[in-house]
Amino acid sequence: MKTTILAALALFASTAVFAQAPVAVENAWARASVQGQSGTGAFMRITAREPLTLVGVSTPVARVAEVHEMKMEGDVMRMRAIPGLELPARKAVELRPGGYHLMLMELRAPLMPETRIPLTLTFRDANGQSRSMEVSVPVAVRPPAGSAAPHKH
Ligand SMILES: [Cu+2]
Repeated sequence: MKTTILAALALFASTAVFAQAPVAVENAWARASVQGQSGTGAFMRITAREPLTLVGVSTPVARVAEVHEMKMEGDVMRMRAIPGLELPARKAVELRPGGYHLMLMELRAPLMPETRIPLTLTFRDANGQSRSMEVSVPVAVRPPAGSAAPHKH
């Protein structure tokens, strides 16, 4: 019945709006790892729909996952965990090699190219509420076309 289909579509549409993702994620990828390698990085471009702070990441493929930044300390580039990454509304924030990234440590198994891993991103909004979103991230040896180039020094 036509009316039934329309009703179903309307219901689906309202559910989709209600469940709208807090951010848009583009060009996500995780760097492949080899046997014996304990950690790797995941990268993406995140655009929040409203001001949010990325406060955490988790994934079943790693025992530890953190939001990291790279920073020059004197002459040495170091990375460290940060408690949160500010995501201004409608402004793309790049996580890329040499910059902010998601650090996956104590990997349970090597990340194989041509597979995908689930990452759960946790955000805090302006009211202090947490929101999570799962993204499926392709594993690759090098950045996909269209993603930001690594920072060169
Ligand atoms: Cu790192």
